[in-house]
Amino acid sequence: MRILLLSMPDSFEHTPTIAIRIPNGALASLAGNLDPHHHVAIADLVLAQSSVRQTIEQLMDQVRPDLVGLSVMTFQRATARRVIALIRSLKPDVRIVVGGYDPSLAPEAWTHPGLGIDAIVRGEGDVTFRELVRAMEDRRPLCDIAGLLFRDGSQFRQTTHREAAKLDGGDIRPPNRAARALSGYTMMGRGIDVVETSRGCTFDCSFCSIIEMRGRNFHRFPIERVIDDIRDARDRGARSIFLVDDNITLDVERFESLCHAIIEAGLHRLDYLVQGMTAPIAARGAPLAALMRRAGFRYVFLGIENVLDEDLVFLKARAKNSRTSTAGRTNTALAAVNVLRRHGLLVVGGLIVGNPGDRRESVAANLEFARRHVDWPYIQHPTPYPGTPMTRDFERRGLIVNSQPDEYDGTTAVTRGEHLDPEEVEFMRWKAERWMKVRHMPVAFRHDPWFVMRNSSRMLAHTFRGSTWRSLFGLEKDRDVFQRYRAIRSRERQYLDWPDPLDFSQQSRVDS
Ligand code: B12
Ligand code: SF4
Repeated sequence: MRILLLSMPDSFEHTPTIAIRIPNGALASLAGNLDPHHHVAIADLVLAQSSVRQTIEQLMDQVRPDLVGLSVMTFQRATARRVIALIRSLKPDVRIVVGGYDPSLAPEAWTHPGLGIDAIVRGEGDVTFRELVRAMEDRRPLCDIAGLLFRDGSQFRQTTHREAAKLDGGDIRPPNRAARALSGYTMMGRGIDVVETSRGCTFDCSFCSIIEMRGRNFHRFPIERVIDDIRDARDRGARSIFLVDDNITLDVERFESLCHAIIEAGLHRLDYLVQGMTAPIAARGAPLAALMRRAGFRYVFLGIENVLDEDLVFLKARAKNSRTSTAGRTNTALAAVNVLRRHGLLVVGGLIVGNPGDRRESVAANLEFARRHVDWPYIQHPTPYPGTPMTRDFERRGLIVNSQPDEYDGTTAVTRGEHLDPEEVEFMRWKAERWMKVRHMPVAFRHDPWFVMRNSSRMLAHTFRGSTWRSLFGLEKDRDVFQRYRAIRSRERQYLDWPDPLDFSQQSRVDS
């Protein structure tokens, strides 16, 4: 069969495409797990943000797919509907399959007959998609394939649940990067790729989709496979590698073995980015930080979530961000940040502000922590992604004030608290974060001088969009700039000039 796999063009405030265009790991993994006789092309539409329609038209013309698969996050739902409608208009008989976090956790959003989806793959997709394509090719019924919802006449039928794959037995084959039809994956001008070393997590933070997506489990790829995978990415031009594991620091001894293996394989000259919990990093301290630095780690995304204990309890993120000693329980965020930064690593600070009990002072305390202790802020608001415990809690308490999923991008405040309006929290974050980002420019310049020289004005224009000369000289209120910024961001969400087949925009805004 001829297969085209797409990820959506919608990007996130803290990873602007001028500087950061990371491949979607799912697409290459799905391509690598199909039987080799299929013709597969994969395309991350984030690489073609300003020409989404033309790019899809070209890909449809070149690939002539029998099947198109789309990987979708919740905030990309509306774009995905437009993409599907455009694809159908170009090839009415093409089969459409959707997968990823949103179709897995909110399948009801994908079964409307007006969308014309043929199948929804739930959870891990590699094996399910392989079996689905085999069955479609052989014209066999789909009901025996676990992990699926499929269209049967005017109805959708659900098959049995598929357990998460064990990763040590070779069931999940390596990704197929050669299937990429577009190029230009870069971070600050350097080629970037993603590599998985494990999947899953055994924590249960209330805001995270992972537990509902795959259950509480943790599986590891053999380290030799990971090293081969990094080598493959390097040989295809990557100079930075993002380890996209859900929680690599869950098994910190193995993470240390991986660092050693990277050094032994001579792959430590690449730059690595990784996401981790603060508690194990703080506990392992200097030896781990020094080892990470030797292995080439540059940016560490820390899931700090919040520096206040009551907020951590609400987010169910206390265990991964604290340690107990004779003096009681202490937050490990600062210890982790300090040890990493002392060893020359850069901290991306993941924080969540605007929780239901937050007052102005609690938001300000977190923003101040970010200002003083992190290199790049990655501050978000609590967002009710489908299937998370936090979403159920917010729904029960009637705290969701905006039910437009395309605004669930993490930096739009869509829930209200007991003391603060969502817009006020968003304003506080927006106002503080812009200057934190500017402060990172000299560090970025030292590492990638040409890129920063050529692009700094565009990067600043992105960070400060909404500003004018008048506002720079203090002749306009910050609130006015903020409103302009929000209007710009709202326009930016229209990535594709094609009608949404299910236009919900008129009916879905809920007043608080
Ligand atoms: C790495 C990562 C990132 C990276 C890289 C993103 C990228 N380009 O891939 C960065 C840091 C940039 C990022 C950013 C964001 N992310 Co993110 N990210 C992750 C993370 C940690 C791992 C995703 C991954 O690559 N996994 C490895 C691949 C192989 O697995 P997978 O994506 O699950 O794909 C499998 C299945 O889902 C399925 N599948 C997926 N697509 C398809 C398509 C088809 C056709 C089929 C059949 C199957 C299928 O099969 C795949 C293989 O088994 C997850 C999960 C987590 N623990 O937090 C969050 C997660 C996916 N991110 C999330 C979000 C919300 C975001 C942001 C909006 C904000 C944020 N929280 O940071 C931005 C937006 C990104 C953008 N487009 O601009 C949410 C999504 C929730 C939702 N319901 O939409 C998650 C689940 C985290 C959470 N909050 O719970 N993210
Ligand atoms: S530790 Fe990370 S991956 Fe695990 S549940 Fe919490 S946020 Fe999700």
